[in-house]
Formats: sequence, C-alpha cells, structure tokens
Amino acid sequence: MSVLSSTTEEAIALEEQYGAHNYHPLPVVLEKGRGVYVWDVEGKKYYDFLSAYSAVNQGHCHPKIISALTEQAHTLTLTSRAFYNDMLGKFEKYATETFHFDRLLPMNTGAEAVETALKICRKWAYEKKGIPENEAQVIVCENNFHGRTTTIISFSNDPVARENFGPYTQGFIKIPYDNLEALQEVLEADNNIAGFLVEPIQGEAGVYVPSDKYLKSAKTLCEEHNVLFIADEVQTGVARTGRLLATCGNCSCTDKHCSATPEVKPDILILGKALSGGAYPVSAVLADNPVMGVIRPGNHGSTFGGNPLAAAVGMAALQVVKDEKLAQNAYVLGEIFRNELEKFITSCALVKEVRGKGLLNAIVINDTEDSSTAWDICMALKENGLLAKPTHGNIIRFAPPLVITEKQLRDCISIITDTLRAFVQNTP
Ligand code: IF1
Repeated sequence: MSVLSSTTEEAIALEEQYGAHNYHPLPVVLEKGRGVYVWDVEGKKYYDFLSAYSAVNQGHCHPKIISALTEQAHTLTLTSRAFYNDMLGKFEKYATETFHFDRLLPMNTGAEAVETALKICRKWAYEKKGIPENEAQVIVCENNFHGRTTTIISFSNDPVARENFGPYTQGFIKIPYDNLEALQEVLEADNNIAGFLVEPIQGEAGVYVPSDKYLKSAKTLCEEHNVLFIADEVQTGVARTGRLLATCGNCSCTDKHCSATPEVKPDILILGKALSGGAYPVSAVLADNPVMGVIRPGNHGSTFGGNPLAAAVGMAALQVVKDEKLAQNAYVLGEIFRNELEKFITSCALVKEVRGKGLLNAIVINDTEDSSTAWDICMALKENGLLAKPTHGNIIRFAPPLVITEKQLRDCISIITDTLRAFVQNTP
C-alpha cells in the first residue's frame, strides 16, 4: 500500500478508527524531527519541549546515533541471547565504566528494566539477606510512576493507571515521597524489607524535586537496614537534570559531568529512554557483583534484550552525551530557564510556581487540578510553535532536548511567557 502523506485530520481519523484509545494526544501530527525541532504533516515547525518524555535528550535523529543505527542495521540486528554477539560486551563495558557499576543487564523498555530490578532485589533478599521466601517487601513512594505493567501499576496510586487491572501483585509498601521519617519508620518496623524503589525526581507526578539531602539520607537509612536502594533514572538519567545521573553529586560544571560521580550510588540503577537517544528501545539495570551475582542463567531475559542494534545505538547515544557535554548544557540552561520564568511569574498570577532541575522543569498553573487550563495553555503554545503537555492536572512539564542552545532556549522562554501573557489577556 502506498504510504500517502496525510493531513492532520486524516492521520488522527485513522488512529481514531483503527487504534486502541489508550492516549489523548495533543491534536498535532508529527512527521519529521531534527535536533530540538519537529515538523507536523502540514510542514509547521515546533520546538519539542517534551523530548518524548526525556528519551530524545540528544535531539531528534542525532546524526551520530542514526549513523550507528543504520550501520548496525545493515550488519546484524538480532541474534537472541542463545548466542553471543560482538556488540553487547562492548556496550556493557562502556556503560558500566560510565556509570561505575560492575555489571549491566540489558533490556528494552523502562518498565521491563524496573521489573528486572524488582526481580533482582527480591532474589537478593531471599538468597543474601535471608528474608523468608515470598515475604520480601519493597518500599515505593506515593504518586510514583515506574511504568505500566501489572506489577508496576499494582503499587501505583493513580486510579486511571490502576483500576480494573487486578488482581494486584503483592509485596509493596507505599510511603510519602521526600519523607525520611516515613522511610525510617517502615525500615525499623519490618525486617522483611528488600529494597526501596524511588525516582530521584518524581516526573509524572509533576516534577517534584525532593529536598537536598533526601536521596543521600535515604540511601544511608537503607544501608543501616541492609535494604537495597533502587534508583529509577529512566526519566532523570542520562544528563537530563544537569548531571549524568540525578543521583550524581554536586560536582562542578566540569568534564566530570561526562562520567557519573555518584553522591548517592544506588545499589541498583535503572536506565532507559535517552540511553538510546530515542532511536531504539534500550534500557538497562546496573549493579555491583554482590547484587547482580544472584542472577544465574535462565533466571531472566528477553528476546530483544541486549541485541547488537541496541548495543550500537546505546554506545553512540552515551558518546554523544559525553562529547557534547549535554549534562553541563542542561545544568547551565536549566538555571537560565528557571531564573527567567521565576522573574516572569512575579507578574503573572496564572502561574503559581516554577520547579525542576537541569532541563527537567515544570510550571504549576494557578487553577484546580481538574480544570482544562493547563491543556488550553498547551494548545496555545502549540499555535505559537512550542509543543508541551500537562502532566497531572494543572502542571505543565518543560523538557527540551539537551542539545538546545541558549539562543533557542531564550526564544522558547519568550514563546512561553508571551503565550501565558496573551492567555491571561484573552481569558475573561
Ligand atoms: C507513557 C508518564 C513520564 C518513567 C520512569 C519507568 C518508566 C517511565 C521514571 C517506564 C516512563 C513514560 C511512559 C509514557 C509517558 C512517560 C511518562 F507520563 F507516563 F509518566 F515520562 F513521566 N520509570 N515514562 O518515567 O518506561 O516502559 O515507558 O519505557 O506510558 O505514556 P517505559
């Protein structure tokens, strides 16, 4: 069948008629991406301020990543793990040296990597910590987002993600985010705690940045109770928050950004999304030998996990982060973004707050959670050439590709502030 170009209406109608309705996208149909820009089917150009939820940190269709993808695609795409391939070991070495871990278990999606981390944590709990079989508990945070598998939504408190998907997987204890007392209380009360799974910044909940000492203190509490600290950096990792990992220390803006300097080294690190620069599904779980050593042949795997194409793309994607100092860029431009928006909102009652780290930011709209204001603002931003989408209710996430220049960022700040100003003027 010839693939005719569609109009926006035609493309949307096709999905309306033939697709499962598991999303409510902004009514824009994209057909091309390059760097910080995307184009719709009518040829209109936009700044992408979502980056496929921080998967396209290196920019759309980065030439070096695409080159690695196409070269490997012409060579060998998939062997399964029934045999070795010549790319996986190189990727494992490169990634473990970059993030300072002994070993890496390759998967494909973020949710798969989260599930993998939970399996490793439980197995470690039974075989190393000595928790009685089937008694292991993992602590998670309220308002978490770790993916959409049945186990993961079992510990979600988002009714839309959770309702009518039971029966639910057991073995999870929910505590408030950024609350050390709550964590300590559970750790002291229950000897069967295997791990603590946490997002360094809660992205989907609304870009909630925890207090400065939260992650380090939480890790210390976990160490004191022989509990694994599991960092889900699927969204915050790979330079998004101004460091290679959000769990990195406050290293100065130097080359150290190119290699994790963990202030809080997780016992299990979960990566995805930008691990491939958005060119191919690549996720990974990293851990040191005492933890990863519990996994033996036959315990875990996947058809595509660790395929040569993913390995080639993953290495290229990480190399781009280092070569182009994307963590440093995200650090510096994130400061500019928040400073400029904080200045603006002092004279704009429509926006209550600006928050974030690096180039993972959000504004909180001064309206009720169930209002359509955030959505309406995103529709106005779309008209003005910038694509963003609300997270929960009245919060709009702003997460451009990390290759954005200061000039482009300032252009986007103008688009955002002009749109908000006009929105106030045009709203009765
Ligand atoms: C959708 C949200 C973001 C994640 C963290 C694991 C995963 C994600 C911290 C799972 C995925 C994606 C899923 C995507 C939209 C997006 C999202 F809005 F759903 F919540 F980013 F905030 N850990 N997040 O953020 O990774 O299996 O998707 O590769 O489901 O629409 P995945």
